[in-house]
Amino acid sequence: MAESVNHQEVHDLLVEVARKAGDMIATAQPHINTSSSKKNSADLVTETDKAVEKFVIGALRERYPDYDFLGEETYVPGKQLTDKPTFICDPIDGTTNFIHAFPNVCISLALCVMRMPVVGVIYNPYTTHMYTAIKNQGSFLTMPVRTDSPTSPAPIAPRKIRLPRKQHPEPLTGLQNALCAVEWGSDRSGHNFEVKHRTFTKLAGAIEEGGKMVHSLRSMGSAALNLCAVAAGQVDLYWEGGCWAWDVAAGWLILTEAGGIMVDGNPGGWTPAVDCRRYLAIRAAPSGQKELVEEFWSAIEGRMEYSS
Ligand code: LIP
Repeated sequence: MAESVNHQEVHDLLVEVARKAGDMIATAQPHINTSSSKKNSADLVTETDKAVEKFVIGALRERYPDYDFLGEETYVPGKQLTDKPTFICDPIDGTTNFIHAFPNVCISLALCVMRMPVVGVIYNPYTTHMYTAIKNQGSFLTMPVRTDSPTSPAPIAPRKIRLPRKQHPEPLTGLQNALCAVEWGSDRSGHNFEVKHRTFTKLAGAIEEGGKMVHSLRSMGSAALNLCAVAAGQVDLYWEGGCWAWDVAAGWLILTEAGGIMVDGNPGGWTPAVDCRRYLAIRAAPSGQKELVEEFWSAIEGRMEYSS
């Protein structure tokens, strides 16, 4: 079954579906008081999340009725990712941003085979940035750019850029020179919250205080777009525990096809599973990736614990 998947055809369908879903997202009018919460008041969902996922399921099942589907809004607790070709969908990644009209929002779509992503598509309908990757074929950002010049003004046109955006990324030289994407997530008490905020303090703190004095921490609210930012080389790393396979599956492939690496968000795991719920992503670099992973792991204040 795995060898019969036409990755290009799946890619083209996911791009088409992402654009149509993006129109649904961009034209919606979410309000804080019409959103509902799941686990707590920071774990939000809207009718648009559900409507988009319903549209995606219909569009994918029509073309690939035999493939499995794993989506955030239809997920049944305990359902495990299998070796079968499986579409993984986060209809709106960055739902909190969506509700607050903060434009760091996307739909994230992936096809996984043998539990690893082989096609990934992430689309931000507000910026119209489309991130795509096919296994062993590289990853790309298609974005609108002005094509005019002093002599020939012209409209905006889409341009497809290979990732990372710098053709020759700089070496990684340790946490003290790193811009780090992190997320609070929706757990705001308990063990995992304690590990996170102690680690954030360690990362940001001054060297003389025992800290790592990173350049800064960025919490942008979307795991998928965080992985795209690492793939593009715009942040050096992204660390999170508690998000899910649908948050990271597409971004994982976009990251690795751009030369980045994904390791476990807990120390010591060099080959994590897509649904392990603990992630540390490192940008492409000619040197320093392994050293940065080990330095970051040494800075984590404990081990995060999540059930899949
Ligand atoms: C979000 C993730 C983010 C995490 C949030 C939330 P959602 O996904 O992208 O990384 O910190 O808690 O899970 O819920 O917006 O699809």
